[in-house]
Amino acid sequence: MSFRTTPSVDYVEDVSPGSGALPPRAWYASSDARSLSLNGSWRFRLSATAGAEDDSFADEGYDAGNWAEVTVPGHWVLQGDGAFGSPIYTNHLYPFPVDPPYVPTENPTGDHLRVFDLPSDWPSDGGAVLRFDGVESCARVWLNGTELGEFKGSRLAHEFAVGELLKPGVNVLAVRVHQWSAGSYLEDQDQWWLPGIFRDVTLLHRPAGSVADFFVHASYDHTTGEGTLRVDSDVDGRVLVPALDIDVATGEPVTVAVEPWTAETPKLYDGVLATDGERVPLRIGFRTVVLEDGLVKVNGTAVLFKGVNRHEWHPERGRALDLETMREDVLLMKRHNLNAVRTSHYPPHPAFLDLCDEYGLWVIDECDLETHGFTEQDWRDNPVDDDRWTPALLDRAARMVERDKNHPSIVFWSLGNEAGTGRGLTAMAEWIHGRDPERLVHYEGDWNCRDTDVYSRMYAFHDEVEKIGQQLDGGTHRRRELPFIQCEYAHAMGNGPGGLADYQELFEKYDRLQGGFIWEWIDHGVKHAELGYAYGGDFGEELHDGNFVCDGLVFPDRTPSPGLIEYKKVIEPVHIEGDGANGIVRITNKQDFADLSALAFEWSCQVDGETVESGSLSVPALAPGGSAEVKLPEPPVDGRGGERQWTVRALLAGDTLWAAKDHVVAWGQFAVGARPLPSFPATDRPALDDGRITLGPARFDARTGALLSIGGVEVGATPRLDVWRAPTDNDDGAEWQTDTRYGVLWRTLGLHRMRHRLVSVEAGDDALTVRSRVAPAAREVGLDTVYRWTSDGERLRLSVSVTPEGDWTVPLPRLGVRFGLPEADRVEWFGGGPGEAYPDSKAASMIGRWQSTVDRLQTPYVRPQENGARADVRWVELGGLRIEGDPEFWFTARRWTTEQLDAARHRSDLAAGDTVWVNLDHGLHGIGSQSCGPGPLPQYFLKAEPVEFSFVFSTTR
Ligand code: IPT
Repeated sequence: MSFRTTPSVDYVEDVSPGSGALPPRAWYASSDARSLSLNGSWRFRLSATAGAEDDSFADEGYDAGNWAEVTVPGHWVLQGDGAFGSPIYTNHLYPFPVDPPYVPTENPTGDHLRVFDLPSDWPSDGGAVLRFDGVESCARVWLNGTELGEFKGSRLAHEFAVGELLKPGVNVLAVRVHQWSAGSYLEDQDQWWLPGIFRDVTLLHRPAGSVADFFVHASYDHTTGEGTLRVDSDVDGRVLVPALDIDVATGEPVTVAVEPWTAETPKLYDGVLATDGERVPLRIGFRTVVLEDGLVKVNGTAVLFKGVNRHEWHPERGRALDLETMREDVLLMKRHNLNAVRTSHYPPHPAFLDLCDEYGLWVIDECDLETHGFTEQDWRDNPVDDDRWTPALLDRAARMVERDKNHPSIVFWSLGNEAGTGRGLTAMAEWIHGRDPERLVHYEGDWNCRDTDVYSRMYAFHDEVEKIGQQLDGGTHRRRELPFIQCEYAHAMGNGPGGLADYQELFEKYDRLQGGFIWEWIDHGVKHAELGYAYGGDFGEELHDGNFVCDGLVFPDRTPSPGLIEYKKVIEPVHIEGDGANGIVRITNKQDFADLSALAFEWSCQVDGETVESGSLSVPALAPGGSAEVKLPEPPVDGRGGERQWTVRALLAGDTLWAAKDHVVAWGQFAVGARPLPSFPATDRPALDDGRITLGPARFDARTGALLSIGGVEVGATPRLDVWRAPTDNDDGAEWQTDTRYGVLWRTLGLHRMRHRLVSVEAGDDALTVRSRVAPAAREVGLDTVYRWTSDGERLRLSVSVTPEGDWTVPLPRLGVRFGLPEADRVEWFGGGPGEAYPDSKAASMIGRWQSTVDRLQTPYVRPQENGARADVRWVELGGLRIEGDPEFWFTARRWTTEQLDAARHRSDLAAGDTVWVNLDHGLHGIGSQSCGPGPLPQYFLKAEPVEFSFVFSTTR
């Protein structure tokens, strides 16, 4: 005899998409049909396993009075102060045994209960639908004690017909959510695992004769300037577009002159789909997407994608985003010149796509599919190549396409991410091509492009991208005919990415290269009381991938990181270059569709970084691709022989939806003449007195040659050669990288523990010379270093010459001097700013006069690492000193040592000490993006070779 002791939870491990839900359809907000949001506080009970509790909680009259509460939309692991478990971060490893479709018995299960009053004026005619916009990862639903069904597909909408079950007055909605299910095998995206009802829950009235599903087809013929509109609808009705005088029946095409929709000119026409039972607002954008001549063209023109991968993220609410946060993303993207977004790696909240239509962003809408963890077993048993899973894959494809098909911003449907190859993917592509031939299909995982309309790659190195641009990459016949995009490149983890400008140059040079999407938009740091922002491992996960989850262009709080500022500059829609000596500026419109009429131009002239004259520059409204030379006025004469330069800016001529008039979209700078270098005769002679050497304003320790003070300014630690930086994520590189990872080699060599051997201190006629050898323990390599101090009585010059000894097979992290000041706060400099820059990430560094404080010079990377350098510094003033460079130098100052920065795991590990540590660098090694891509290009290497550089010190007090 056998009997069952636990309720059946077989559906959890069933590969099918679920049962009971309505077929997918377009997502829209009706103008007149009623709806009721069921967001808010829900009763909540957490169980350790899927079958721990029976279904009686779904029964009417169940008393959940002693249950906890959670907010819906939300993830339970981010609520309850740890009482409901915690998030888990893995990149591609499944946090459970790979035993498809089974999941562990330990399967956190959240029972959610919502008792709601049906409003007394809720219409009694027609039906009603209950919509879930997102539940991770598997839900079973009951209304008033009756089971509606169960579903998987976390970031997709699921609807149930509930008209028959709704009651006047009190209704009880019960939802059981399992963290793990067969669906989890399809949702192995690189992000936190976050169970819960994390998007809206809504009850929708469906009046008799209301719209069910509809499909807006709005194309644009660039040869005639006409658009053709046809709205197919399950329920017949009329389509009205007042601005175009359109009033046609559904299913009827109509052709009229229109302004097309593009991401640069997102013209939307308001319309209405009216059926007997309902009016649905339409926002129609006319555009035609085709693959033609091996290029992705919209409205007849090839598009250059300047994109980013966007995960949905909020540091406190996880993937439960409100409209304002979504809008903030879009505004930030538009203000930083981005024109495209890949919704990595799942369809976003539908409201985000409305914003993309409205503000103008090209979208790759990606299906909620990733099976990356199967790579660990060479893709054996991969669900996308197993027919049993195909219905689930098709369900996901349909739920994406049907939900989102009416958005003009979407140009590509993406099958998913990192799921290998297989028959299931082909089935998805075939279905999508059939259902929506008016868009293209994207998928990166198949380099033969059997199912796709674009050759897409991730993290391809510059040299390979160039080969692809030149059509020298070979590949299948199909692939050779396709355009190329990088759906992910330039890994924005920590400091970086470096090498962006070099990629952009290639994208602009070769037609076949249609741009790319930076990985990724936002750091997924979780707000944490002690740590600031938590990353993988901070919740005690047994498997995790550390701070690989913090690799965005914006910090978790959406503050732009230097990477975003750099990207903005690199992808500016207008190119401004000049011949400063001859006062000529060349302006090029790099947009694909818009002319320059929305922009105003202004010039200014700086002497030693301070603007002395400015005015407006008249530039013709160049067509896309057009270019013109414009003459600048005569540069002002500067009697003191200062450094003169031009700055030309392109600004918004008027307010737009996304930024106000005068917002700067592009700029260029060019010198009128060369910078005069600081020089003076060495007239002073070192004088020895009582163990001290005096030279001009400076005092030294006669035995060690250490600088003690300059004028009244005490120097806490003398300037010494420094080659170490706290390795960035990109220096360290990903473990699986096959290229040399210099961050690792640096540490092996011992560059973080260099020793200084004092060779001699010589007081000569016109200089104090200190010789030393700087080298790591156990190695034969070293750097012979000579510090030569001279003075004219007022100023003090330090010339450093460095000669490498031995066989240096690695570049240096940095090369310069580090010294300590007991006091410094305010900083002013003339050089690159306002933000940090590194050799291969300094396009956005603008030469000027900048002010800051030591604290504000720091860039708050979630995992602390080298940061905050300012490029091309002519002079800097801080702590009572003025330091001039010959030549220009890199400047960094912080309240902790490089060693402390290197040891810190979180920002909270960094505490200000009583010294401000200043680095004056002659050189820095490039940054690259080896945390998931190429290291710095060779031209950004800091080679160990003989050099000499100088600084001139004086006091400001
Ligand atoms: C690539 C993934 O597609 C993306 O989700 C993310 O994990 C990114 O890498 C790294 O942050 S896969 C890559 C390891 C080849």
